[in-house]
Amino acid sequence: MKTLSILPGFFAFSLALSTQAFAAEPAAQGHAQHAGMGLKKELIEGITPEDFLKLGSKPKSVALVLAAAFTEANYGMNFNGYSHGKATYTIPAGWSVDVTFINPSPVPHSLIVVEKEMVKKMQLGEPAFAGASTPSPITGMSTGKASFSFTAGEPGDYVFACGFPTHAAGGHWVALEVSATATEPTLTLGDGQVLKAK
Ligand SMILES: [Cu+2]
Repeated sequence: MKTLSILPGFFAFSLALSTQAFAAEPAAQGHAQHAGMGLKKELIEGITPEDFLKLGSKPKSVALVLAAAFTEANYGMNFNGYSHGKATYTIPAGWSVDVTFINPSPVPHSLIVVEKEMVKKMQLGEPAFAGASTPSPITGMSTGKASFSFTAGEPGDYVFACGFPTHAAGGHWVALEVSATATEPTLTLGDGQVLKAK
């Protein structure tokens, strides 16, 4: 009967896990009602994975599009449909990065590059690279577009996160690896598909 004696412990553990998940998502409860509602869909219409990552007009530059609430995944707390780091941008160190942020939703979101360990914080700090943030990332922006540029400096593990309080902790982030060895920018999607910048 060893199995049976283990089971209650396992259930208690699962329960603790799910309670924790709910506790981390107070904002998400509101999003459950709002995801998909009041979306200005024309802001994201026609955007395909090819637009997520493109070579820029200058050498060693790349242009990215990151749209919040791109799908209803994670209550809209996603970029291009991905959350919890399930998409990874890899950018060679020293490249310049032009980012277009789009939020079709009336729920405020923002975009800021921070070091990966920051992602569990309720509130994120300063951007990891100069200029690597939409204006007022804590206040966020409802329904609109913003762009910013930065140079991918020191190699390391970073994230593109939403700076609106609690969102990053709730999974509103994708990964950014600034690589000392990569020779071209790529985007790895959750299913392992690797897109190259064209
Ligand atoms: Cu957000």
